[in-house]
Amino acid sequence: MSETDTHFVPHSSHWGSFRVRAVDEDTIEVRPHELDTEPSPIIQNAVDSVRHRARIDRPYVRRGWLEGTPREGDARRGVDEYVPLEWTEAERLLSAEVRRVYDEHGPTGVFGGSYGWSSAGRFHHAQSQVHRFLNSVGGYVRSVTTYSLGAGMVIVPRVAGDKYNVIYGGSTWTDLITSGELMLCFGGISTKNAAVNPGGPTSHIARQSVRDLGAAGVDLVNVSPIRSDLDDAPSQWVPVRPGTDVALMLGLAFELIRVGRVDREFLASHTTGYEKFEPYVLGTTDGVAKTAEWAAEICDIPAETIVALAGEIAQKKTFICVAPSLQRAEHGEQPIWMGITLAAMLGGIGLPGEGFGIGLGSMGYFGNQPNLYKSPSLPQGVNACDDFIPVARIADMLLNPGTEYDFNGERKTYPDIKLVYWAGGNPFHHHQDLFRLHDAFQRPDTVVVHDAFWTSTAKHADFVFPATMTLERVDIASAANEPNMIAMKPALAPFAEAKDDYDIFAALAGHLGVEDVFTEGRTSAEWVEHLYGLWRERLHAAGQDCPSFDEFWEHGSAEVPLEREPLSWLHEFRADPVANPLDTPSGRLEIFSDTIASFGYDDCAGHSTWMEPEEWLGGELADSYPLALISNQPAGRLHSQLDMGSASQVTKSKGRELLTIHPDDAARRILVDGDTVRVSSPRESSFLATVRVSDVVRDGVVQVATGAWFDPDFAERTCRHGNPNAVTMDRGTSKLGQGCIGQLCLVEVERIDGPVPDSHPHVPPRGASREAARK
Ligand SMILES: Nc1nc2c(c(=O)[nH]1)N[C@H]1C(S)=C(S)[C@@H](COP(=O)(O)OP(=O)(O)OC[C@H]3O[C@@H](n4cnc5c(=O)[nH]c(N)nc54)[C@H](O)[C@@H]3O)O[C@H]1N2
Ligand SMILES: Nc1nc2c(c(=O)[nH]1)N[C@H]1C(S)=C(S)[C@@H](COP(=O)(O)OP(=O)(O)OC[C@H]3O[C@@H](n4cnc5c(=O)[nH]c(N)nc54)[C@H](O)[C@@H]3O)O[C@H]1N2
Ligand SMILES: [Mo]
Repeated sequence: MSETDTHFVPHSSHWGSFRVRAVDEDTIEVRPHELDTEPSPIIQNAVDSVRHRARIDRPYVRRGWLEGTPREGDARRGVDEYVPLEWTEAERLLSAEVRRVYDEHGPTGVFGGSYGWSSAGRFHHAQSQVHRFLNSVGGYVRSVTTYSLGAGMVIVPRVAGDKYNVIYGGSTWTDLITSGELMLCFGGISTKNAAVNPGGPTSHIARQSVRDLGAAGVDLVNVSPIRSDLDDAPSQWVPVRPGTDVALMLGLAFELIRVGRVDREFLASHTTGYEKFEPYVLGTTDGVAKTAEWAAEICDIPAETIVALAGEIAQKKTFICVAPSLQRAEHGEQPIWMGITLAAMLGGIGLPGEGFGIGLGSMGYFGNQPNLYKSPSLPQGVNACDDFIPVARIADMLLNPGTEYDFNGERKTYPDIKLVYWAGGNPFHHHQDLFRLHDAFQRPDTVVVHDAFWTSTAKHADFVFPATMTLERVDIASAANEPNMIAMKPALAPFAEAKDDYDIFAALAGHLGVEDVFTEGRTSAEWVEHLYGLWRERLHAAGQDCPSFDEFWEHGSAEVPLEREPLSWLHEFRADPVANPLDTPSGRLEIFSDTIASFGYDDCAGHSTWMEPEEWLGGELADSYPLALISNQPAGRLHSQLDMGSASQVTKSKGRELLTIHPDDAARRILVDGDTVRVSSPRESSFLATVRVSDVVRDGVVQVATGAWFDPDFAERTCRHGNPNAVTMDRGTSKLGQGCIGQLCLVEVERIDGPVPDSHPHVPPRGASREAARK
């Protein structure tokens, strides 16, 4: 099963299953998988990437590290040259350094959070591999929550209990199509995002589901600064100012109270604290009534529209959906809490087609029926270290060891990190204010990165180890809420000297005397079969039939049992809140949370609150930076992955990411399609982009997708390629959630006249081979 195949073999990625064939030893051909009814064009990115010159061909060490230049404060990470190493020498050098750091500093000196999506296989999942390795050696400082839902993952358990129910169980497409009447979608239903499901989707049903909603006569309301965030079916567009949705929801809440359409019975039986919230809406506590006129001023939506919308949601069965993007912003906890509060005031929570949900259209799994059994996964072992950071506080941690900070009711202290180990993530794509991250990455003694490509993160590492791509190894793809598991068969031999992360870690574990703990005596092929076997046992224990591994492998896919019952968030709680309480202190939905109030935070009160962000169109900074930048997910790729591929490249122009700007804002700056612009921020940093003038964005708003590979000019503090994180803010959502606020910030845009620097993001650094790959 390890040999490559000249026929089309099944394979998978986070953006869909496909079939792949080796045309010759360096070239592949990809076609959609027959199980997929609406395949994503992103599958084509593999073709140009698999032998791209940005592949890492062998192990490298950074010259400055090798020469032992002062490691602390060494400002050469990110610009230094690299020295090729033989595998054995690389393993020897790194394992000695790992040993030194553990001996001198223990596991609190090692950061192994290693956030990132990696690739789709269940066994080779790089983050699981690095965690298992570091646990075998002695433990590590981990990270909690995600860049996706940092604020959401903290606020939801506090106010609604079990986050699984809210995040994965909001509602299903089927329920909404059958029973829904009106969907109020904050951030739209951007189905280009549903192309993706971590672990490997086998079908793409989101677009068709939205078309079906339209055909079923469900009213769709797209509350978003971008019209195309809901365009698979006709919808009403409410072009809200970025970052102001809470004010809009409060305006709606005021109207519901004014016209007497609040479901007070539901509030009395299923929630707690409404009596402390209503005076805030009415303005008795702070002297400001949150009327439609008040909201109109903040959101830049006419008061009549808000009044009319309140009338509609009061009349019809309403489902309120909040995209995760809204909580990747200052005070990101609030839109989720306020969305739950508004849905509770309407009283439909727990009924089919009504209530509240997060993220429909944002990811393949939302809206699908859940799996009955957990997907196969690699056990990560036990972490001997209990220290952690909220994931998006990485630069704060590296820059401020020993400093105290707040998180979710705890007072914590940043550890003093000496060794950073990253595999399967790209912080120089995903983190905010990348020039600050560049400074932070100078601090540790040693940075280790495994990747298949010379990403900007790899170019900030001391040790760079070449990982194989999924196309070069055997694995299983399986995602949440997906009806199939795919046998991922290799199409090509490993590139140059690349190795599987597993084999790299196994060799290092050997040098460190823990090989047996890490490998348990299995080869990677044996592990794949073993993990499948564990999944099969789960099914057998429940009396379900399941093919043997050999049958699965031969067939290329296996059916995954899904929940059959229609789901509706909290239907059991709704039916009997006493017998089925929520996992909150009161057992109910907490419209006021005594726990959160007891933390005494100045940026998160006891109930959801409108707080002015620092960077928004209504604030003072907008005088100098008058445009709100939205950096949302890219249509042509997953984050930064395979950016050199054709599906990603067609979304760019003149070698840079596209910046969409409204015709009025473009006219004011004398900009036309194809102009090169500098997008600058209050952080005295900027990125370059190519202009696209379009009224899909509201005025005052510009949009650029995330994920263009960071191509920094450190002297100019600019990214030549168009990575928005060159300018975003590196702060937590609040002391409660400490989530990432990458989605929104203020910028100014100006045309660059005269010579413009070229961007060459996908090239190896100095000292690394640029010849080995054929393309
Ligand atoms: N401004 C702004 N920034 C954002 C966001 C935003 O909305 N706005 N969104 C955020 C969100 S939601 C997320 S989830 C993050 C995503 O951030 P990441 O998950 O870090 O982004 P990816 O590009 O998926 O990075 C995965 C890396 O793993 C590598 N890789 C793939 N397979 C393997 C493997 O088998 N082994 C090894 N060793 N490496 C492998 C890939 O080449 C790639 O470099 O970005 C966040 N950043
Ligand atoms: N093709 C593709 N799909 C992806 C990904 C990818 O990289 N590529 N990444 C995946 C990941 S990791 C995640 S977490 C999800 C993220 O899913 P989301 O967070 O839903 O995705 P985004 O595209 O960042 O944002 C959706 C829309 O929210 C709108 N928006 C932004 N700010 C505001 C605001 O203040 N108010 C309102 N009302 N709307 C606002 C924007 O117009 C934006 O287009 O996407 C996943 N899907
Ligand atoms: Mo994400």
